[in-house]
Amino acid sequence: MGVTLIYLRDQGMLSRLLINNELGLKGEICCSARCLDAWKKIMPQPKSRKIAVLGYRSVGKSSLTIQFVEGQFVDSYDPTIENTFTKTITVSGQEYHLQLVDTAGQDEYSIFPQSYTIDVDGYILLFSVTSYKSFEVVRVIHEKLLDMVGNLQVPIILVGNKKDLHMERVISFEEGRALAESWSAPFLESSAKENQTAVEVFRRMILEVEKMEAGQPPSRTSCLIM
Ligand SMILES: Nc1nc2c(ncn2[C@@H]2O[C@H](COP(=O)(O)OP(=O)(O)OP(=O)(O)O)[C@@H](O)[C@H]2O)c(=O)[nH]1
Ligand SMILES: [Mg+2]
Repeated sequence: MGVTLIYLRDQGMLSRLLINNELGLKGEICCSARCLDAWKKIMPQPKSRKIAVLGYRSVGKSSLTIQFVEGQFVDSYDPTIENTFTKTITVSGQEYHLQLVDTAGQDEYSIFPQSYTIDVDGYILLFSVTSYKSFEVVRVIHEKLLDMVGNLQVPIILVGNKKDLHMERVISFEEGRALAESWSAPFLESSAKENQTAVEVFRRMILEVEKMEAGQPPSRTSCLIM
């Protein structure tokens, strides 16, 4: 009750008190479900999401991720073993704490690492619009992924990267879209040189995860035990 009164006077103060409480400074505040609900309406809890970026070698998995996280384009090519990045982003008023797994390039013969399926909320399957091979490999990766997760409902988006390389393009937008449609997944094109397209890819991925979760019984609770 006291918290509700504080909120009415000062929304910022309410948030601080609740955050303190969440950190373990237990007090009398925010013990009631009513109070917590009121706070959630004002300030939705941040959500944690783990996103994996998969694709053939050199398609731009690292470049696109770094463009999104750091806002810069990496011109050099340094093959990845595996990297994890973190980034906080707000989409439609909701804050997300993202963990981004930038995976090693795979080919059609690679064994799909089981670790790529653990706790991953969504997959960005990337190919380069300048490479037939990467387009073929992304199909194989998709098959392996479905074999591995055993669940057709896994949120996936297909992305054709390097769209800035107009002269070198060999995969049309329509071909990309048709493949994505056959998976019932969204299709986007990106350039790791353009921040806006990189942001759009990850934003879209988050929205797909949300959509999928909204269609299922809630599997995780956003409720805080205080
Ligand atoms: N022009 C252009 N070049 C890109 C783009 N994305 C990546 N590159 C270049 O392509 C090369 C490979 O990019 P990476 O991001 O390292 O590719 P990767 O998929 O992470 O490669 P692996 O880690 O080996 O699997 C680098 O030289 C990048 O600068 C893009 O959108 N446009
Ligand atoms: Mg890489």
